[in-house]
Amino acid sequence: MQNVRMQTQNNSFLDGLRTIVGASHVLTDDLGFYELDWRKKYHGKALAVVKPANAGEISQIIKLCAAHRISIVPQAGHTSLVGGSVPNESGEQLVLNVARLNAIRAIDLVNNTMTVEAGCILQTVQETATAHDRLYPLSLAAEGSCQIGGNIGTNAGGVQVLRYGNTRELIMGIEVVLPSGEILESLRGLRKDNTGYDLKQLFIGAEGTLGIVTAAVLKLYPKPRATQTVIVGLQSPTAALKLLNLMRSHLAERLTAFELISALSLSLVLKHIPGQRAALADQFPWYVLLEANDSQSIAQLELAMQTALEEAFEAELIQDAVLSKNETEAKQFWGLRENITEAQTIESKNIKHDISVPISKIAEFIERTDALLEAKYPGVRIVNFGHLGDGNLHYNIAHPVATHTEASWFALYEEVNELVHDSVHHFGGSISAEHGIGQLKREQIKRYKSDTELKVMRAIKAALDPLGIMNPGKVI
Ligand code: 2HG
Ligand code: ZN
Repeated sequence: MQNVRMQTQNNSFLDGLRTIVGASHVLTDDLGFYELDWRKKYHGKALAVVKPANAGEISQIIKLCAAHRISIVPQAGHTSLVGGSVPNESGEQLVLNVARLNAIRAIDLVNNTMTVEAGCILQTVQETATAHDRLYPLSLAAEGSCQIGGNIGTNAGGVQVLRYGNTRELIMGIEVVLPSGEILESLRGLRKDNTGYDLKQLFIGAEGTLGIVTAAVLKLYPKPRATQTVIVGLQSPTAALKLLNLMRSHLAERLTAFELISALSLSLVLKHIPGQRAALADQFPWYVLLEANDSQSIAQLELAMQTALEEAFEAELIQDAVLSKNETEAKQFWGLRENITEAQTIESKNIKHDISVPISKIAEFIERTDALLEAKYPGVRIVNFGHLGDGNLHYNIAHPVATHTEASWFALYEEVNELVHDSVHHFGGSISAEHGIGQLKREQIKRYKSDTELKVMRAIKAALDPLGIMNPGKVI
């Protein structure tokens, strides 16, 4: 009897959805793609997937959901690394996919802004900016499929944060549908606006728990005239930190990326990703991929880069360096960095960490945490790489082959997590630098955030989403 009643209720809910968006945009079969997260760690079950066309439709959907007490899982490009955009296993949550909101609404070349909808693919936005002789600097490995709505929801970072900041720094306005169904529209693109609380910041990084972002005003930069990409070989994270300082003193804000790659990380890319080849002839314990750009000529940039590298050689900070000769070669260099995630997935499952500590503490963090892990799990394989210039490491850990299988290693997931995150905490760091909390770290943040921080977060959530229908089970 209970089941029959639920079925009838669900049918009337689905009929309501079809009336709002049209029957072809309500999916109830073959939902596998929408239910499985990118890492294939979380396999949920959705009641349905709805694909609205605009904020007005989303507003109506949310009101319908509130009336039926059905919760909503917002989904954009579906590349979350923390299970933020997949439903739970109840079969009762609605996935709201924003892919159809994919218009570029406006470009203002004097204000240097682009107004885009949440379903725009990041790469399309980058290319549109380029076509207008501008730069939208957000850049990350998933850029060919991730969407702006997800970038905003997770406050995505990536490989140019050093120069241009996280997504948060690139958003000048936002349109968001609240859990009440009201549309909060603030797309004015103002560079100065001190009229009280900066509401857009609440929704950036909220992972869809406070509302559904439907559009945003993005900040554009002048398109650089010259870019140089370099890979260097060096002995230690300490040397890499000294190199970062030296590079900054020569290049200042022209330094856009400073990525650390361990020998093991690089070897996995060379082993598993077809078409990749080493940039340097010799092998080193560590590598740095760095990039700089200039709005003036390449000659000026080359001169500054040469001088900096010579000084680094003389100070014995680096042992080898190769500069990209052209864009194709620069892309090859980036391939060595951006394929690490893919390569390590092929090699074996990893216990992943996306951590940050103050930049000055990175080398100490690596030394201490490596030693703790090695002492407890001899032969452990640490796939360590990341955005050194931002103090952000992807400190991913694969099982010691002599003593563990993938399965027995994953049985230790929480224990290994705790060891690493306690070490992060010891250095005053964060257990999620740029991937978000999602489901993966929801329980763990309770250990590292203060009671007051959690209380304020819960108060905000309760104020905006009293029914708890917006992406429940994520973040808090
Ligand atoms: C990257 O920097 C991404 O490549 C993914 O943030 C990191 O796989 C990871 O842990
Ligand atoms: Zn990253």
